[in-house]
Amino acid sequence: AIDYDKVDEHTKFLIFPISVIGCGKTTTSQTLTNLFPETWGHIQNDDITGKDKSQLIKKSLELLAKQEMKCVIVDRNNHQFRERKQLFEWLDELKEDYLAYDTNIKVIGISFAPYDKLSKIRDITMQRVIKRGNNHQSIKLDELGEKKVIGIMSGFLKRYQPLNIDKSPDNMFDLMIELDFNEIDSSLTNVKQILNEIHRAYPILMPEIPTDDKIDEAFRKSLEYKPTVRKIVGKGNGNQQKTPKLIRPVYISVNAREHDEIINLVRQGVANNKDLSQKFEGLLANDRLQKDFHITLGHVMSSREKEGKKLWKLYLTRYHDQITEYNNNHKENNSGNNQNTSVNTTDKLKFKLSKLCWDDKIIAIVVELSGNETGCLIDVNGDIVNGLKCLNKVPHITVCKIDSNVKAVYSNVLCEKVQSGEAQDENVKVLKLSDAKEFVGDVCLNF
Ligand code: DGI
Repeated sequence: AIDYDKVDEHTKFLIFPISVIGCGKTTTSQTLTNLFPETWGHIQNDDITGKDKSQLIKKSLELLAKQEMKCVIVDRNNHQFRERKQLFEWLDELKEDYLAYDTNIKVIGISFAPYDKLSKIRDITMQRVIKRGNNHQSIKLDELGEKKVIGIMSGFLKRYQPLNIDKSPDNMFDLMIELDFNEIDSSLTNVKQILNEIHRAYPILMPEIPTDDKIDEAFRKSLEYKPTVRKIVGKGNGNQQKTPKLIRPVYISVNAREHDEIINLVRQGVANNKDLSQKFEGLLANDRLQKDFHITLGHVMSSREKEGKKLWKLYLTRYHDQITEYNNNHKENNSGNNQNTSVNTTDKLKFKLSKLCWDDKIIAIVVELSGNETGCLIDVNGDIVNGLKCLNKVPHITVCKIDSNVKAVYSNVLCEKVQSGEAQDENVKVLKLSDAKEFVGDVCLNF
């Protein structure tokens, strides 16, 4: 079982602010990432210009998935409960697309705008934003005019739902940092409080607090920041395309390297049965055998069941880089999934042939996978890949579809019947194959 409360060196952190415009979220976030440039990241909602709003969390998780990354600040105002709830829902839904399913994530909240200081916040943030001028992705003073900018900011203040730690979604944070709001260099004071509280709660994330000099320097640098993205508020961004959906493999297989040798062993296996022997040669002569002999490790359909789902996600995580690369190479024409291409990975699997199962629809071979209880795949170093197992109850190779209308999944039915001893059926022939030879296959992603 996974202990989600445990915090150790593998734990990763996300920070969700609760704020209104101009309270210093970006300045504070930049200061923090200036202090920990390798291990802390920052994704700004203002840099996300497409229609898909969940890009905010997708980009954050993508960054957090990097090995060295420990903490990512998800920079958005989240001034309403609905927005905070949405972040937790997105996280729940998308986490496993980017990180291993057992990665423990802690969510830290930072409340920037105390409710009892709201009128002071109004005065100061309006002054600041006017002074900021055009240095923002969407709120550009020259274009919108002072009145409009004040209108946008007032809207946020009017709709603001401050932190309510006793109820959902605000009770879902693992740690909440409640900042005060002061006139002078409030972001510098904020950073110092954040550093102290994180150090106290999660020393593993921050074993030491940086010196005041370092903090001052990081703060000064962040005040000089100018955004590079331009965002048009209101109607969405016509020039920006919706991010295409990620194409994932339909099934993951092990493709046997030795096709002919497998044919030879089947031929030997049926040698004593004149009828089968003749039929087999006939099928072979008519080019009716499968072009590639593969063992299916997992199919997207098997990922619908609970146990299968976890394992399928583990596979997707393991081959995240290859899947991303495939998507990058197929950016232009990924409207449908009609490519039917397969991509080799560097993982391998060793197996032996066990039984030939033959009925009037299909010929399949039950195979025995090498490995142990932790897994069956072998990586480039020859080590067993932890946790990856075959999702099919009975691993097998489909050799031939005698009935050309039969679906490959029927092999599962036949092999499971044979393996459980239920195949008393006249029509099902089961023949022991020579298991002297160990075969090797390459793990392939089939899109
Ligand atoms: O909209 P936010 O991300 O919450 O706010 P921001 O970090 O963009 O800050 C708004 C403006 O205020 C920006 O021009 C930087 C400035 N600012 C932020 N924190 C401080 C600050 N200016 C001073 N003098 N002192 C601060 O602590």
